Amino acid sequence: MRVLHDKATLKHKTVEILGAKFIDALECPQRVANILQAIKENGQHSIIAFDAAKQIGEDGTIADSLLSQMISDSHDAAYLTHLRTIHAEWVALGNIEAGESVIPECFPVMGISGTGDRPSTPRDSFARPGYYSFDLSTGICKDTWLAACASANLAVEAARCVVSGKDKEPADSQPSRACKEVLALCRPPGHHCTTRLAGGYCYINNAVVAVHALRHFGAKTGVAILDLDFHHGNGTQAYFYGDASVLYVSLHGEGEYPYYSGSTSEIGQGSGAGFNVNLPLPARSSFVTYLDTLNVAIERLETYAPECLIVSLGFDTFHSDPLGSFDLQTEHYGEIAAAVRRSRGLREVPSILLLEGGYVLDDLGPNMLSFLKGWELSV
Ligand code: SP5
Ligand code: ZN
Repeated sequence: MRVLHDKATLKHKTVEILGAKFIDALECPQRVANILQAIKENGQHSIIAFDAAKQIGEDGTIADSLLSQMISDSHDAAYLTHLRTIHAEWVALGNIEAGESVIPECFPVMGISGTGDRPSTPRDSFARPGYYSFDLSTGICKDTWLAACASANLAVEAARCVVSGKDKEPADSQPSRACKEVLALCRPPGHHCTTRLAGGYCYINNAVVAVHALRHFGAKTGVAILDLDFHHGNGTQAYFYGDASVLYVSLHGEGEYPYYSGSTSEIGQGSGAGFNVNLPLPARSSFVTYLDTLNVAIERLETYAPECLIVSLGFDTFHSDPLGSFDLQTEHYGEIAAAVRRSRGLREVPSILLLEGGYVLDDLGPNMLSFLKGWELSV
C-alpha cells in the first residue's frame, strides 16, 4: 500500500465539550503519529511525506493552485475565509490567547427567527463560529487551517496516484506515482463537515475533495464512497445527495452522533435517488452482524460498478472506542478489508482509503495494520 502523510496534519490540536466536560479533543495528533509509527515499524508499505506548509503563507493563503481550486470548488468561500482567519481575529480582539481555540457560542438553529431562512452572515466575530459549525467538538486553533489544508492535500494527492489520465501534466510526467491503492493519513478528518459547516472534528470534507480531484485527473464515470467510520458521514451524504455519479454507502451506529442523519429513508433526491444508502446498526452490534451488513453494502457497490472507490476509514467501530458502541476487535479489520477487496466487482477498482475517526490511541496502529493486511492479502 502507498501511504501518504504530511507532518502539518499533526499541528492541529484543540479542545471540545464532550459529555458536559471541557477537555482536550479526543481527535488528537497522537492518533496519526501512532498509525504512522506502526506502519513504519511494519516495513511493508511505502510512505510518501508531503509538506503542504510550504505552499501556505503566514496569512493562510494557498500558493498551490490545484489544492486551492479543489478546496474552493467544493466549499463555501466565506466559510473557508472564516476557517482561515477567525483564530487570528479572536486573538487580536483579546477573546483568546494565541495557544487557545475558537469555540462557538451561539448557533442559528432552525426556528430561531420564525422566518424559516438561514440568517445572513453575522458581523460579530463571536457569532461567526456558531454560524459556520454545528457542534462543540470542532474548535479552531492557530494551525487548524494549515492542518485541514494539508489533510485535504493528501486526498488530492491520493486521487493523483490512482487515476492515470491526468489532464494537466503530460501523461508520463510522474510515472512512478501511479498506484491503484493509496492510504491518505488525513487529519483532521472530513466526513461530517458540509460546504459551510464544520462539525464532528471535521473542517474540510476530504472525501468530497477527493472526488473533485478524481474528476480533475480524469475519472469520467461513477465514484463510490464506502463510509466505515462508526458515525454517519452526514457531510459527505449532503454533498452528493442529488448526484447519481457518486454512490454513498455508510455503515454506522443507529441513532448515534450526528443524530440528525443516517436513517435508511435517506436515499438521495432527484436524479441522485437510489444513490445514497444508509445501513445503520444497533449499539453493541457484533462482528457477525457487521459483516452481514457489510455484504449488503458490497453488493450495492458491485452493482454500481464504480470507476474509483473511496473508503472513509474510521476505527471508532473498535469495541473500546469512547465514541462508538460496536464490538469489533483488531483482527476483524482485516476481515472487513478482505471482504471488500475479495469482491469480484471491486478488486480491480482503483481505491483511496481516507482516515476518518478512531480514538483508542494504543490500538489505532494495530487496527490499521490489520486492515491493510486484509486488503492486500485478499487480492
Ligand atoms: C470523525 C469522527 O469520528 N467524529 C465524531 C465526533 C463525535 N463527537 C461527539 C460524540 C458525542 C458522543 N456522545 C455519546 C457518548 C457515549 N459514550
Ligand atoms: Zn467517527
